[in-house]
Amino acid sequence: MTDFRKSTVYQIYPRSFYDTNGDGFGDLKGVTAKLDYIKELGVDYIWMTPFFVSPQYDNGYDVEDYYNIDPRYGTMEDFEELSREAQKRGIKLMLDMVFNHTSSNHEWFQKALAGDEKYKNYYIFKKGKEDGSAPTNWESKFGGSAWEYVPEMDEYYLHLFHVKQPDLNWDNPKVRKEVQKVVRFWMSKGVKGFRFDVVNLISKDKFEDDFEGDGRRFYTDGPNVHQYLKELNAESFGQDAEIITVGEMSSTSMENCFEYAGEDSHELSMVFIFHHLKVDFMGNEKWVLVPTDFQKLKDILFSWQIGMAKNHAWNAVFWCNHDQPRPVSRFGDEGKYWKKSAKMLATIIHGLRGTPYIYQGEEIGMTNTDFTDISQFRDVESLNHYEILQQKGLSKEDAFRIIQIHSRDNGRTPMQWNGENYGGFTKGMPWIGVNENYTKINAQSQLHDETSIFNYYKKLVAL
Ligand code: TEU
Ligand code: CA
Repeated sequence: MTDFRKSTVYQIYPRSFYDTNGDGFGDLKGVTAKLDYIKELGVDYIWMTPFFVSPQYDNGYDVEDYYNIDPRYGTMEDFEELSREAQKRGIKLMLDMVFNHTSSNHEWFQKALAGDEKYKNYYIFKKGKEDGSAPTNWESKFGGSAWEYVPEMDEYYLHLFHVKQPDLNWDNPKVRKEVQKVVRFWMSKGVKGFRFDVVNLISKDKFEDDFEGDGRRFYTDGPNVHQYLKELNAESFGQDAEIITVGEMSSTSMENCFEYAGEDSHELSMVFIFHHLKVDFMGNEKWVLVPTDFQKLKDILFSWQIGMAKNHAWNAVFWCNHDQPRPVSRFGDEGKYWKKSAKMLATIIHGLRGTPYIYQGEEIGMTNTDFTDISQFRDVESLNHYEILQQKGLSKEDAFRIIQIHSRDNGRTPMQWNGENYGGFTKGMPWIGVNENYTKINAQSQLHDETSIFNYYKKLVAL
């Protein structure tokens, strides 16, 4: 059995990793082509963000078909080749399961909209208030109301994220069976790891107005979440001792994580928590410019280390992912102390008790975007908040500055492989701009340099 406590995971955002067919979009063949590079780093798993059929409103986190590969990324044969080639190198695959919501293109939702009662109950449809307004005042994390009105049905449906990401109704046992079936399908394909997207939001509590916040307290760490996770474990991945799992826990509490990731809770192997990545927010408010509170950062890291250890629960430890700015820009110094601060930050994460995750490009010290215009940004959350900030009265310049600092696109610019055009990411036109510093910061220039950030990460992974 793999001891996930001694493993390291490398996270790949396939769309920005490596493009093998010149369409400017990374693909599964691109991951296969770079397996030797990943092996060189010495990691045990690669976690790939979703590449299932999706209209891409939220870059694949809006799943239309859980059982098939989106043509932009390739075919099921490409996936099976990747799986074989990874296995040859002793690398296991971790897939990203988005079960809090589907795409509105999913056939289940399409049937619900067509009036099929069975599938209506796969989602959360509610009548509006007496005055016709939304059932509650909850806000979507991407801005605006968390409810969308469907005139034909005279009802609203819930979407905690994009309007085209309707929330699934986990209180419906048929929904729970469907997601268990999806996990078993990918287990049959040899997958040995699963990441569950915002999985602590799946159990909604009371549908009431929130006069203290944005509604998250009514659906975060809800009443049945532990029961549903124990059931998912028992009905799928818990049947294979080799499989490791990690839950993305949005705005969760430490007490809940003692159970989510408790060594004998039979829920998940470990959790991602984000409290340490909000020390440059104002509370939960992300779209502000405030100084980074480094004392708070240290306090959070220490308290979670001590708390989780005392309660025999396991952390995933990480600085970044596809939703976060680049750590060397955010917490380090991308100028004078670029190399030193990147290594300092790596030492912190790899020195913590937990399973370390390395996000593509972090191992070579990639930095935030060098974008100078909003038209270069792609992330729906960033583009929505650019408008919202201006509606709140900020100037274009002030709104843009906030987007530059906090946008998820900071972690989504293409992997910088070498000093060639577009950093060697594509022979075509990349879907998002490559940072102009690719001539200075790229994998090829670091592989054989003993003092490089890459070789420092390699030593940490071996340790
Ligand atoms: O992220 C959850 C989530 O809320 C993050 O987007 C982040 O906390 C937010 O941007 C903070 O403002 C997961 C996926 O990682 C993310 O890419 C998806 O957009 C989201 O869920 C919906 O599936
Ligand atoms: Ca491609």
